[in-house]
Amino acid sequence: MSFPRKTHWTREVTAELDGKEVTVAGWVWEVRDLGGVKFIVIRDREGFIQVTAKKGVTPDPVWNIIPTLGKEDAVVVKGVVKASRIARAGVEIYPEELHVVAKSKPLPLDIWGNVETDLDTRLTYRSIDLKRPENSFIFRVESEVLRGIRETLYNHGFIEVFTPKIIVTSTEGGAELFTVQYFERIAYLAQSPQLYKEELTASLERVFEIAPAYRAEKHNTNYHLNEFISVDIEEAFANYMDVMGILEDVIVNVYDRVNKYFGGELRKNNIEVRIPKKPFKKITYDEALDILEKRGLKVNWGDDVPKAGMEILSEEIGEPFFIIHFPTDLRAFYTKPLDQDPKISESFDLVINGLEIASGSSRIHEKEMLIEALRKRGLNPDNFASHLMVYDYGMPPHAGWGMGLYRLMMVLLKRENIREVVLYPRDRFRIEP
Ligand code: AMO
Repeated sequence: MSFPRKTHWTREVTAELDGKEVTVAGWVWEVRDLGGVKFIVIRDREGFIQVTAKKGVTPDPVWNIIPTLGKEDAVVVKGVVKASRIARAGVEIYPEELHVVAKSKPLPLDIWGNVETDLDTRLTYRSIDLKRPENSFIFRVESEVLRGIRETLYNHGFIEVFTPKIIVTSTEGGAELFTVQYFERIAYLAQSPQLYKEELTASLERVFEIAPAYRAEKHNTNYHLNEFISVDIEEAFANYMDVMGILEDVIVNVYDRVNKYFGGELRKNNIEVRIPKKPFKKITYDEALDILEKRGLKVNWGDDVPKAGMEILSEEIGEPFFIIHFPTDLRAFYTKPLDQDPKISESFDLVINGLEIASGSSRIHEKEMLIEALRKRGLNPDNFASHLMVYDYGMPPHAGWGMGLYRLMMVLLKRENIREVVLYPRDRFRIEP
């Protein structure tokens, strides 16, 4: 099949191109037939463009094909740009060639916004569901968010790394691991790159990784999945305060970029992206418990702040904020206790709109102390031999955090269910498509 190649995204066809020849490609959104004039609205990833055919002007082969077009047929149109006061976008294309490169059957769900489809059905037909512009928009934004994250981290001297996802030791607690039959032995899917990223601070100093993490949690909530993208950093010669500063920069840059590139589209969908101000407010775990008690929610010292508590705190504070100094026993073994009060730790969570977006800490960098911390949690140091070895050879003080990309997308785009911001979500009941 021969057809001309796309020269412009629909969004790039503007009135300034008046009189120029372009080729666009996409899918038939709608056809309006007014007899002597026929309109085809074509959608591509970036938007829409109107193609206007006129009897006696448009070449016959093109004119004759238009009545056979169906919604979602894939087409390539070559034609001349015409600035127009009537067309919705102020511009239209007068077609010279129209190639139908694939026909479409009627869709199993409505992408035109006339009928709302429940999320479960949408996910079953996810690739079709993504033809709806409001849905594909999420993933255009996500890509820009990733660019913003990477840009900020590169500016801070971090380099991107990849660590294994098939592992043999647990990092965040044994109960949540998926097992993998790895030839003759049992291995696990990584819950987090935690130990590797810490080890890498002894050579590469500042590393980040953006990769899937796997958790065999049986949660069935709107903000947990069994596979999610974790944005992880680890920095040598730094503590929790330093890496909180980097997290603030990441968040502010992401909000700024999304506002800059997608502000118009967001406003159309009534989504306001308020760029948070640095430094973010920090409250201690103890202060958080006090606030919650005053608001009628009693959390016992040593327990995690429940989701309802995070929501109350967000109501009180409004902006993104950190909870710092969690009880040491509440955090993973690698978390560094405060020198002056070892019951509490140099740890933090970032909370936005009542949702935990990231968590991190200073880490223990002395071997004996780390072994002690493993033992205290009932873990066998022998199982961590290859990790502990690194601590014999100049392990620098270090700190880092892990941020859930999808949680960030939820709060950024004000979505209630994490599944909406994931292309092909994996939860306890769904591993297809
Ligand atoms: P934590 O377990 O808090 O910390 O995870 C870090 C962040 O990842 C996101 N997250 C999830 N997102 C979707 N579904 C899940 N099931 C899920 N679990 C976690 C959250 C969370 O804040 N190693 C540490 C990080 C560190 O200290 O560097 C860790 O994994 O947004």
